[in-house]
Order: sequence, then structure tokens, then C-alpha cells
Amino acid sequence: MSQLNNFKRYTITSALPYANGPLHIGHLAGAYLPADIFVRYLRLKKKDVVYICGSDEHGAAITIKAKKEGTTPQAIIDKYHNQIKQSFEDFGIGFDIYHRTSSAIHHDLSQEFFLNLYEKDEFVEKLTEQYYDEDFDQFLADRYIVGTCPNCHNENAYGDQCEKCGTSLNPTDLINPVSTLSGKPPVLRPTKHWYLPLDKYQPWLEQWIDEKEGEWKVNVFGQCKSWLKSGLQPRSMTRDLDWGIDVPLVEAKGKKLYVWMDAPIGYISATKQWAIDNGKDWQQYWKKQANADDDTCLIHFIGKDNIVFHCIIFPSILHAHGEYVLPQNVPANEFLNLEGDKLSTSRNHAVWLHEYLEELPDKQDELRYVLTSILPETSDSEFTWKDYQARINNELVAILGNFVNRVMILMHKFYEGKVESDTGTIELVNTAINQEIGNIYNALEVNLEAYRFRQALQNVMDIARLGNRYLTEQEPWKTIKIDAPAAKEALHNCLFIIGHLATCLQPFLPRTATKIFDMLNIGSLDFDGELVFNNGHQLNAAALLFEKVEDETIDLQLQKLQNKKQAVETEHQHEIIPAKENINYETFATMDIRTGTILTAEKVAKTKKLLKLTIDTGIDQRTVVSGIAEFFEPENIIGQKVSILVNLEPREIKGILSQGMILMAENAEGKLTFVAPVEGFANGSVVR
Ligand code: B3M
Ligand code: ZN
Repeated sequence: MSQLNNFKRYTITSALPYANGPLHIGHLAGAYLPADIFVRYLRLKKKDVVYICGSDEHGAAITIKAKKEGTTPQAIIDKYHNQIKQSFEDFGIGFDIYHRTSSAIHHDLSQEFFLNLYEKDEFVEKLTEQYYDEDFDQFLADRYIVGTCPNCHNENAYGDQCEKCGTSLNPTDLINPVSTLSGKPPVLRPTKHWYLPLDKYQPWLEQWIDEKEGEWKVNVFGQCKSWLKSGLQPRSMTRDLDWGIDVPLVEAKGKKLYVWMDAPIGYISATKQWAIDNGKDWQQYWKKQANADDDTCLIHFIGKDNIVFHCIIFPSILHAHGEYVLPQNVPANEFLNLEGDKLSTSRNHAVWLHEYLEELPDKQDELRYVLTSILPETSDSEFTWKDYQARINNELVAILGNFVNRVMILMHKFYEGKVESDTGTIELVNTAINQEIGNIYNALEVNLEAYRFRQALQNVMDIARLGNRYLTEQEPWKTIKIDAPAAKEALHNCLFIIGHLATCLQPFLPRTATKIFDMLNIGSLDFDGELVFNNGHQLNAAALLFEKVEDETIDLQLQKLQNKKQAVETEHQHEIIPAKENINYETFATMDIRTGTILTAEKVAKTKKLLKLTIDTGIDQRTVVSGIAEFFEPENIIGQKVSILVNLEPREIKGILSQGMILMAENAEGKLTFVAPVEGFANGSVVR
């Protein structure tokens, strides 16, 4: 084992999934299947390894889901924590513990961590202005504030990000912000928060990250370097929220820990719980030991959107605390897409794990095989049902299943499944095969320890390819008539090949490996185990390992995706956007809206969404910048009649002074159209 070999212990974590929805294939392909393969491998190498995970049960994502479903955050996390836990078990993701961050042991440890840093004066206390909803008497998390994006004029931009143009925002950047709770404009109120001084830690982080060059994946190392290059800013570790872990300070009543402070500490609190349940010492798996050579090897498996939290923020917290080891590696995966589109929980564009098993029962290993074959290890990758069918039919059935089945059938046909030899010993006598299998084991270990699981799986499939090639060359079904001993030897050699195949399959297809060991009627083997068939050994009956996937199965799945897409579009079409709060006539009367005509139109350089227009308002000609470039070509809207708000405060947008706003109507798909007088009224006519 490469650098990994020098450790006495291994602490492996997978990102804690938010308990606000079910799991889909993208989750498995991101932080869970790779980790499970890696942990199973370490266990086969008889390493002391603990595999940790649990539900991430705080954060705005959960309170928003609760609001949407008209229930409580506790009900949401209880529902999805259990569903997620079940899906992981169903797919053989072999955690030593799957815990949850709503637990008392986690709250206590998170507060301990906060106080440890607080008492060392690590935090920077800052009084800042934050949006507050006076009707609901609470500060607003970024996602609870919506308004107009200053960049593209999307009126439904969130306080932290505009999902239309991708700009990351602060709530105070929004134009006309409103609270999603009351629908009213929020007010700014002073509030104190405690900031982790990442800027202060930057020199240490730069040195620590630089040491990882060549060892960490290029995509991970590169992202860390770009964050460091842009200069780290202090980040608040507390929030004004009503759901989360209380900040353990009297002066911080009503404030909660930032979810990304508490969540990674969830790995440690889950390990503490596991140690209590299993009579272990959790500190050996997290704390620096008296002799550094005894330190555990900590590895975080995550998706690429969590890199900053696992490579910059959490290590900074651990470093500031001082008693903990730091991650040895963070082999983040990129994203998996589905049928040419991003996986999306909100658009229900996903293959949900629980639905997959309802519709394709007992096909866990087929999905593990296909996903491992397309893991987004260094770039985003694509799941298609056609590819799912092809890999199962052309690889699992035609290569792996076919080889095992042919040998087992022949062994029962010619020898009633008995492994007997006149010389009394049975061993793999073909040195060429032995050599080739030895090379495969070596390649397999190198790829597994380099987190190259796609390649590692193909190493295992090479054993099945070797077996098929050898069996075809030997043709024992023919030679048995002319050279019975040679035929028997060939088939015994095949049994050894099958035994090695099952041994190496265990990290990837655990259920299939067990089925093969059962057919061979031998216990499972670890990588350094010895494969032995005693004279007279009785094989169990042959059984098919895989079934072909028929076209109708795939067509059904594709139709299901299409139906869901249509259902979401229909739902969007009828999505009623709630009316804003009533206003009195006087408020409306302050707006001066006129009819006008577009005289000129041109794209605004370096933007995708903006057009610079000259409008004849009947009062004057003025320049207006409008976020309509995605829907209209400049040359097609010259002469277009419009309604224009002429007394909007002028604003500079991309260096252009915009004096007013043309009124557009937007439908559920986000398409825009002009709001214009039906009859050709003169420009300047007052809209009232
Ligand atoms: N709950 C999941 C995500 O961002 C987040 C991971 C926490 S790991 C400590 O998708
Ligand atoms: Zn925007």
C-alpha cells in the first residue's frame, strides 16, 4: 500500500447528506460508492478502519423544506434520516455507524468546539447589519430573502445567489428585497456574529495545502489553490436562525452555529457514539497521538461542491483546536448527470434509490457496477439507461456471469460438482495464469489506493476475461473425450480463477461475491487469504448471477423520466406566484408609467442577459438597460411599443446609466414578453 501503508488506523468519512430528501444515483456516485469500495478494500487488507457517516440535520435547506411541506424541521429530518439510512443499507454502503447531527452527543461536542476556539480568542466578533423580518420577529437567513438581481434583473434572486446568472450575492446587494416569510421588505438591524479568521490562517493553510501537491486529486488541489489565491475572508460561524445548535454564549441567545461549522464535527461525534457502542477509544481515530507515527489516516470522501468546507474551513477549525489530526486526503468526485441533464431534486430529475429497488428488486450490484464504471472521478460523467443496459448485458452477463456459469455447469455435468484429484492435491498448476492473476492483484491495489475505482473495477473484470479466454482455449468439453486429466485440470484451474474473481469483486459487488463463494462452497477470502480446494470438495449448485436487461425495462424508465419532466413543467405552468402585500393607492400613484417606443437596441458587452435600449418616452429619449437579451435579438425589437417606469431612480449597470425600467411579463418557464398598449397610443401616454 502506497503512502497509506504507514498508518495503524484509518478514519474514513463520507459527506453527511442533508436529511431533506431521498438519495439518488448522484449521491452514490459522489461520496458514498467510492468510499465504500475503499473501506471494503482496507478491511480485506485487515486494516483497522472505521467508516463514519450520518444525516446532516441543520441548515436552511431543512427549514425551507419544512415550510414547503407545511410541517416541522424535526418531522422532516426524522422522515428523511430513516429513508436515507435504509437506502445506504440496501446498497451495501457499509458504515460502522450512520448517526445524525440532531443528537445530543453532537450538539454537546459542537458547543465544546465553539467554546474551545472562543476561549482562545480565535473568533473575531463583528457587529453587522442583517435583514430582519419585523412581522415574524426574526433575522432572515440568506435563502429567506428574495429580490432583484443587480446583475441580470432576475426578480427571484436569493440573498446568497442568483440562480439565473449564477452571481453569488450578499442580501444587501438585492434590489427591492422582500422576506419570503412575510412578503414584506425586511429592515436592517445590527447583530453580532463570531467569525473564523480564515485570513489569519491563510499562511498556514497555504503551506499545508502545498504539501498535498501530487498526492491530492488535481481537481481538488486546483480548487484549493484558487481559493487561496483569491485571498480568504473571515467567515461567520454563527447565524440568526431558529433551527440548529445553540451558540453556547449568554450574549448569543437565539443564535445558532453555522451549519458548516457543526456538520463536519458530526464525523467526530458519530465516531464517539460508535466507540461507546463498541467499546472503542474514539480519540485514537481523531486525536493526535503521543507518537505521530500512531496517528490515524483521516480521509474525507465528498462531492466537489464540498471541497472548500473539507479542505479549508474544517481543517482550520481542527488546526485552531490543536488536538486533532488533519485529513490525509480528500478525493472529491465531480458530478454525475442523468440523460443529458443535471440531476435535480427540485425538478424530480433523478433515479431515486428507493424507487430503483422497488422497480428493479435485487439489482443493487448491477447499479453498483454501472455507477462504478462511470464514476465522475476527474470530470462530470453521464448516466443513461441505454448504457446501464449495455454494461449489464455485455459485461456482467456476457463476461463475468457467463464464465462462472460455464465452469459450474461443466463441473456438475462431468464430475457432479466434486473437486477430486488422483494425486490428492488440488492447486492452480498453470504458472502463466498464476502470473497474470498476480499482476492483476498488483494493478488492482495500485488503482484502489490511488482512488481510481473505475480502472480498479476493470482490473477485476480482467480476471473474468482471462477465465473466458483460458476456458475457450482449453475446451474441456472436447478434451474430456481424449485427455480426461487435462480436461479436469483445466476446470480446476478455472475454479481457482473464479475464487480470485470473487475475492477481488468483494469491494465492488459484495452481494455477487457472496453468491460466488456460496457456489464454490467456500468462505469469503481476504486479499492475503489462501484459496484451497480439498480433495473431494463438493461445489454447490450453479446459479445465474445476472439477468439480461430487456428493452422494455429501459423504455419504462425513460418514459418515467419523461412523465416526471412533463409533470414538473405542468406544475410550473400553474404555479401561482402569491400576490404581494396590499398597498394603498397613494403608493401606486408614486409610480409614473408611460407608453413608449424602442428606438435602438444593442447587446451590453461581456454580459449574456443585458440589452442597452434607447426609448422614446414621449417626454424624452432615454437609455435603459434591460435583462432581456436571452429572449430578444436587438434588431427584432426596434419600434417595439413598451410601457416604461420613467421615475425609477437612475442606476449604473455595467457602466451604463440606466434611467427607468420597461415592464415585462414573465411566465412559469421564465419566458418574457413586453407589456405594451394594445392600441397605438402616442408615446408619453400615462399608464394609470
Ligand atoms: N450536508 C451535503 C451537501 O452539501 C452536506 C455535507 C456535509 S459533510 C460534513 O450536499
Ligand atoms: Zn442574476
